[in-house]
Amino acid sequence: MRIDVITIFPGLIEPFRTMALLGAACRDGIVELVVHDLREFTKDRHRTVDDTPYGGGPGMVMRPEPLIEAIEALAGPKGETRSARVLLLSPQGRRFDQDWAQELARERHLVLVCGRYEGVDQRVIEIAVDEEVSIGDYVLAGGELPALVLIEAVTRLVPGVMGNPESAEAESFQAGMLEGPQFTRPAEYRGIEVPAVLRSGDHQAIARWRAEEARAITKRRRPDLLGRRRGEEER
Ligand code: JEB
Repeated sequence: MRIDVITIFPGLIEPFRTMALLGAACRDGIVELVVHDLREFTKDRHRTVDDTPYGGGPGMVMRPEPLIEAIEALAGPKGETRSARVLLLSPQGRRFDQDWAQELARERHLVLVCGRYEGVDQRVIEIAVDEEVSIGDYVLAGGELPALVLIEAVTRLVPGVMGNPESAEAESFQAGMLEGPQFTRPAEYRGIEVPAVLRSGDHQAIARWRAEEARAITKRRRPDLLGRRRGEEER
């Protein structure tokens, strides 16, 4: 999978190329993450990426020309023949979730567009963007952190990225549920013991205990998730 990121702050994205999971995937050639400085697509002496909003109001809006030229240079023109999927991170976007992450993990090429200021000129969306994505209902100052969230959620699902195939399987089994409590050594710490079943060596009993703990915490904290699970019968 190739992921291009268009941003005026390449320094916010760059460090993640070398970090644990993604860094290994990049070195193994499974994921290629390329960061592009939007200012490289400007033509004026001051490399201007923003301008004042028509109709007035606070702040600045991102100019359409550099953004559209950057997107088209990386993904080609919008339409049937475009093989990349161009996503704009935006508060107006459709909410990102695990189902969408799974879908994007099957793509060959993503182009992520990060805005700043008050957002981008609407013609960027009309002319060059395929979909608008929001990572949640809170206000951030730009699209870079949302892009990183999307990259991490998507790339860990790309086959070969997650080092341990067993945990990928366990996770798909648990899909759509919260996980129960986890423990590591020591067996007792400050008077709190690790549940005996986890130390019993009885793998069937452990699986049953974990399934019940997952069900209980999901019902307690996120009952909305229990109602939405697919591919499973009612309990
Ligand atoms: C993404 C962005 C801004 C109104 C408010 C703030 C570009 N879940 C999310 N919250 N905020 C963003 C987002 C996503 N995805 C987000 C891109 C931009 C916020 N801003 C600031 C613009 N309009 C500018």
